[in-house]
Order: sequence, then C-alpha cells, then structure tokens
Amino acid sequence: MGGNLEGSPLLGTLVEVQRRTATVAGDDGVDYHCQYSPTIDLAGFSNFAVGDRVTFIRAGTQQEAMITGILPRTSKISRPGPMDRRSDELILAANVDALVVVTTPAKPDFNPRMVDRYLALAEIFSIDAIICMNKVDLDDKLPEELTYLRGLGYPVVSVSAKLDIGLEDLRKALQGIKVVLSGPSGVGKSSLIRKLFPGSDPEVGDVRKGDGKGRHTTTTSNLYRDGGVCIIDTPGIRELGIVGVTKRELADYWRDFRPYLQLCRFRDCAHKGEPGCAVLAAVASGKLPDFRYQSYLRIQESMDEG
Ligand SMILES: Nc1nc2c(ncn2[C@@H]2O[C@H](COP(=O)(O)OP(=O)(O)OP(=O)(O)O)[C@@H](O)[C@H]2O)c(=O)[nH]1
Ligand SMILES: [Mg+2]
Ligand SMILES: [Zn+2]
Repeated sequence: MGGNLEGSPLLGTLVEVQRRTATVAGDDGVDYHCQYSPTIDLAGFSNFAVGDRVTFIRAGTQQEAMITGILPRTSKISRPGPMDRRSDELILAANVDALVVVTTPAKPDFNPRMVDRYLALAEIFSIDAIICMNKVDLDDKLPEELTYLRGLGYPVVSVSAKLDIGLEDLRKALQGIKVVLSGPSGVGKSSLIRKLFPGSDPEVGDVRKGDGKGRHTTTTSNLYRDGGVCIIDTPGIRELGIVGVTKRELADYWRDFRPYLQLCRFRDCAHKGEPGCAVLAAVASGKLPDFRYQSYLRIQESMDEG
C-alpha cells in the first residue's frame, strides 16, 4: 500500500475539536488524533462539533490520520455567530438526544426560572430534557416546582455527586443516549462527570463564599463515554440565550401552555395581559402554576435586550 490511504474509511465520533486537528473515538474502540482532509472545505466545516459522526482514515506510512467527511446530524445545540456574521452559527454539540438540566437546592440557590429556561432550550432544539437535582446532601426535599415539572413528563433524578447518592438512577436515566449537561456555573456538572466516569478528570471549581455562585471552571468541550452513558460537557451551554425564536413564538416552548395557546382571543397574543388571554385565565384559575408564567414573562422580557 506504500503511502496510499490505508483501506476504506472508518466511522467515529468527535470527542474533542481543535482548529486544525480533532480527536475521534473510532467505532473500533480506539481514539485517533486526526487532521482534516484537504478535500474538506474547512471554512464550510469550521463547525465540526463534539458529538459529530465522521468518517476518517487511519494513519498511513506517509500521512496522519484524517477526517474525510461528516455524517448528517440528528440534532444540534448551537448559537448564532457574532452580530455581523449571524449565519456562522457556532455548534456546541451535535447528535444530542437530551439536555440534562442540572440544578441544586442550595449553593447556588434553587432557581426555577433557570430550570425553565433550559427546558425551553431543549424544546427549541427538539431534544428531550431530564432534570437532575444535584447536592441533595444539602437539602433532600424536592421543590414543588420540580414535582410539577415531573408531572409534565420531564424525568427528575435526585443525586449528590458529593455523597454518591442516586448515581445509579442517573446512570439508568442516561443509558443508551447522548446528553449535554446544562445548568449554571457551580451546580456540579463536572463533579457529576467525575463520578460517572471514574478516571476522567474534568476540572471542578469552588462556589464563591459570598453569593454561592460558581466560577466558570469548565472552559473546553469534551465528550465522555463509558458503559452506555455518553455525556458532553461544554462551557457554552451555561450562557446559551434563547435566540432564533420570536417573542410571540416563545410560549410554544412551554409544554403546559400549548393547550391554551389556540384559545386566546387574539391570534398574536403575547399572554401579557391582553383581554381574552387563555394562558392568563389558566394561571388565574390555578390550572397553570404561577412560577411557569413568571419564568415565561421574565424570559420574554430578557429577549428585549438582544
Ligand atoms: N455539597 C455538595 N457540593 C457539591 C456537590 N457536587 C458538586 N459540589 C461542589 O460544587 C462546586 C462546583 O462544582 P463543579 O463540578 O465545578 O460545577 P460546574 O457545574 O461544573 O461549574 P462550571 O464548570 O463553572 O459550569 C464544587 O465545589 C463541588 O465540590 C454535591 O453533590 N454536594
Ligand atoms: Mg464544570
Ligand atoms: Zn394569551
């Protein structure tokens, strides 16, 4: 074979992406450090993302292992490019089945609006969501908001990365799917990965003493997999805003609002006090809980700014 390409392309998953090179976990169980084939238009594919399925060829005598192509994605988590290059979207993770929304009873304080924001993002990206209540060692009472969300069909798993509580339940919930861990800084995303993947070494930071907030410890994207569990840890997910959705469309992504949306008097109702608003009526009669409506309002208002 000499310096020729060695055999037909193999399949693998991108587990780490740099500008000129990438690490591919081959379906043969071996990790490959690859370059991108010159036949790939790198400008067009500057968007290779962790989780992407690629074809690649193994290293030959005169060349390095090389990624030769990218398979169509089943889903992606992305954000738009900077102001002047909106269409150059940045893909944070590819082929994701579900978003794991990590939250805490304390340190940082339980924040139902934050949970709702990630649930809405999952709905926008058309992927499932699983709620993971970490740090139950600090308080093991499930907030009523999470009981309600469980009733909407979002699985809720209670765990403590610190005391090894509930990790088997979490493993079970994640079996056979590829997920991204989401949640604000300091909720313990990297700590959970350390527990689920012994031997992995994601950086774990402190929460600040004063306000109990995290310090933005994770700075690169990585894919971890073992025993049927596959998790992507990406820093970009922490601040992911709701974009590509108009304020009028936003309510579509609140699962429990959907039965009411067709019943509002005005077709373009923003559910902010218009007469004949079925969403507001449902909130007033207790059919929809106030916290869901408050998070909807606050997130809609935050969309004014950007
Ligand atoms: N009490 C308690 N503390 C925990 C638990 N899990 C993680 N922590 C602590 O919470 C802090 C933040 O943990 P990280 O894993 O770095 O949080 P993160 O979500 O990855 O944060 P970023 O990378 O900044 O987004 C660390 O001090 C952990 O030791 C837990 O179950 N209970
Ligand atoms: Mg982290
Ligand atoms: Zn309405």
